[in-house]
Amino acid sequence: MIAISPSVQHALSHKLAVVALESTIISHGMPYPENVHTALECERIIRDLGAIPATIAIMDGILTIGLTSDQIDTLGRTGQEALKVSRRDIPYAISKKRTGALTVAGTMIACQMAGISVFATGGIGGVHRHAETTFDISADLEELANTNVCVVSAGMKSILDLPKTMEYLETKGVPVIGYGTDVLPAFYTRNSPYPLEYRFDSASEIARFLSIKWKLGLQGGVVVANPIPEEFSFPEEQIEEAIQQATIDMENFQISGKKATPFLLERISQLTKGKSLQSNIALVYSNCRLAAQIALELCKEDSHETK
Ligand code: PSU
Ligand code: MN
Repeated sequence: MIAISPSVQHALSHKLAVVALESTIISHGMPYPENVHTALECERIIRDLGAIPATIAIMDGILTIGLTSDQIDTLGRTGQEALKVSRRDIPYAISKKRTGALTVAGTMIACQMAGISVFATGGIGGVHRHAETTFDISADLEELANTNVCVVSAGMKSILDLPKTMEYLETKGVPVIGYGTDVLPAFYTRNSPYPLEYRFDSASEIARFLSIKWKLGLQGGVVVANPIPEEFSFPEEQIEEAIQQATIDMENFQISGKKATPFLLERISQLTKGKSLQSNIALVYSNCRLAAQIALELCKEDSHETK
């Protein structure tokens, strides 16, 4: 049911730094061929920094940890025809021998199975706007509550209700770390009105935090929120306008459930005439860099301990 690529297997057995990469961003988050180009470039960035990338997806019913370039290309071409796989969908995709891209929650589960502690993505799921009536809360949050993986993201898109998402994470004991920031970054924008309790300015400090949390047996994930690089940051009003329009369209089209997030992402990209895509790509690269640095530092932490 599970296949780990030789390079990832080698890295894991020699306790080298590994960074997991999500695949829903490839199939459902970006159009072809930008998605494939971005996914391959993410792997290159991580390798150049001295860590091993592991893009994870379900390929014809096999949970594959470390896709080949050809498999990344296949998934990119499959696009939204691929299943979007979160915790509940994993046994379905495997039993039906389907190809499925993993969400943040799905990728965290695969990481835990393989023994990978650091994972880079774009944005995490959260509590949707109007969740008080729709009950739409991403399974990513529950996974963060339970699974010991550090997720490096650019914060959450404000397609979500950010204060409710932060409250949920607090209730579940999930730390949210600002990397070089005192406020929650909101994906397309470096800032939001919401302050963060923890700020760290280096990957080594973050690695130390992770090591302490997990050594103490405090179960669960950590969100590292890395603001989008300045030159790709959107003016807040401009993106807010697109988000509000996309949310209205979603309600008009009566789109809900697992289709909600992909619909919103695509609609925002249309409404910003593709500008949001360039920002999305830039922030993912930046998250890959930080995740690789954290993974390398975490290896150092762990080797100190065994001495
Ligand atoms: N948010 C983004 N980009 C994404 C996603 C969320 O800004 O690509 C994807 C991730 O895979 C995330 C999933 O785990 O959507 C959350 O979907 P849902 O809200 O259905 O749980
Ligand atoms: Mn949902």
